[in-house]
Amino acid sequence: MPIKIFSHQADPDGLGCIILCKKSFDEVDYTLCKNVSDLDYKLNEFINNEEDLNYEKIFITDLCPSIDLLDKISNNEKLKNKIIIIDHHVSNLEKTKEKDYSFVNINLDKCAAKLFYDYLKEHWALIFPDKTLKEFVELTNLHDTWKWKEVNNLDAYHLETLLHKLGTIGYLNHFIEKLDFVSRHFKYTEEEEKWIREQLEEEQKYLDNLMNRIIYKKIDKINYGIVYGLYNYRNSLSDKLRDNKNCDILIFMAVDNETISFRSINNDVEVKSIAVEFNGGGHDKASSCPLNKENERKIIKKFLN
Ligand SMILES: [Mn+2]
Repeated sequence: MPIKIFSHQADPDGLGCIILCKKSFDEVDYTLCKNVSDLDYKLNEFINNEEDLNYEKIFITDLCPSIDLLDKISNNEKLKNKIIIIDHHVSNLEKTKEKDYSFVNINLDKCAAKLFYDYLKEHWALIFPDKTLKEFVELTNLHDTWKWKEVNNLDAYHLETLLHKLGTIGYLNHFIEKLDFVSRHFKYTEEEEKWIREQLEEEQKYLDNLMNRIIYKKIDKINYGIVYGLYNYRNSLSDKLRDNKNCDILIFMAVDNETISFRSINNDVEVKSIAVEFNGGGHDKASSCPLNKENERKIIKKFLN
């Protein structure tokens, strides 16, 4: 029987989980989800249509459904035994910690792809010691936990550059094929290096333009920078803003992904609570919420008035 996976589509971590799943099982169907509300909608449809009957196991990675849906799963013996949730977002740990869901695994130490890799190794014995895949997961972890900066690992950073260049489906297909060489070290090919250079050049131009469009606002000693831009640029813009004294928190409004991203830039300010205020969540230094009419109106009122 095939395997189903719902994963976060936004970054190398969520996509890395799908790649691992495809590498581990013969038949895998995946569904990409933008955010928690997108996951809730798609998972609910899936359950209501009894599509779960077609699958042996259902993984949900790098995301966690809302409490209502978790309760619905928890009250259904069959679903409860079939679904496994693997996530690492602190806001999801907080929302589930009062409950005792046996199918929810949230661990803050590693990215979802690394947690999923360890899970598959432990429970399914499917991923054998494969050097390339293991190193790919390690790079994904460095990227997703922002540790690549401390150790200055640009290979990890360039997973995201390649994602921007290839697009979501292109990234999935490319790495599913590339990671077939079991005993080699993970290394970018000349073609990949070329894609990275081209993408970086293009991003540089767009970022220079974005920098000029940021609107700054100081509220209670915290400097906010607000800008509308393409979702792919939320992280590279926050990198570029570091050491810019005008900005402690970046509020990045991405209409193309219907997401508002919050990034802590300077002064160690946390941004999770802002996202929670707007029905979102995430990590202390990087969080997000849906960009809908209501949130947009509130953000404009609070930060652009
Ligand atoms: Mn992640």
